[in-house]
Amino acid sequence: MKLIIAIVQDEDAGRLVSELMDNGFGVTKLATTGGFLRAGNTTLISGVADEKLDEAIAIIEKTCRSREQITASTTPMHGGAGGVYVPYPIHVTVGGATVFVLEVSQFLKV
Ligand code: 2BA
Repeated sequence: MKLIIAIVQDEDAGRLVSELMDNGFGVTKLATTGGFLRAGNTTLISGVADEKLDEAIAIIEKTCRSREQITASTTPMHGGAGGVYVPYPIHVTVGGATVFVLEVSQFLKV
């Protein structure tokens, strides 16, 4: 068995949970925050049988889009003692999904 940890954008999370559930996967949804953008995202965890892993990954790939987001740089535009901190926008492409697959040593429901 494998444990999938998928970090996705909030905009894709609801549809992804539905798609996974409709295809027989168990899933848990966690509200999380990305370290770089300091913005909300969603982490899904799902325990899947080894032979179903590719199917689950395919659903994640199909459902999650990449999107551009804008954040403010905190880097000074002019260095030195009189450095001026003028935030300027930087564009980052977020997603589709960041996926970790872990081996499960035990799966218990007690
Ligand atoms: P954030 O950390 O908020 O990152 C959002 C996006 O900002 C990233 O999208 C990436 O395009 C960009 N980014 C992140 N760190 C950067 C840096 N040091 N310099 C320049 N740009 C940077 P994704 O790569 O699609 O990541 C989406 C979210 O997935 C991340 O949100 C984070 O919550 C999670 N994530 C990504 N890589 C991870 C990792 N190795 N471990 C744990 N979580 C990760």
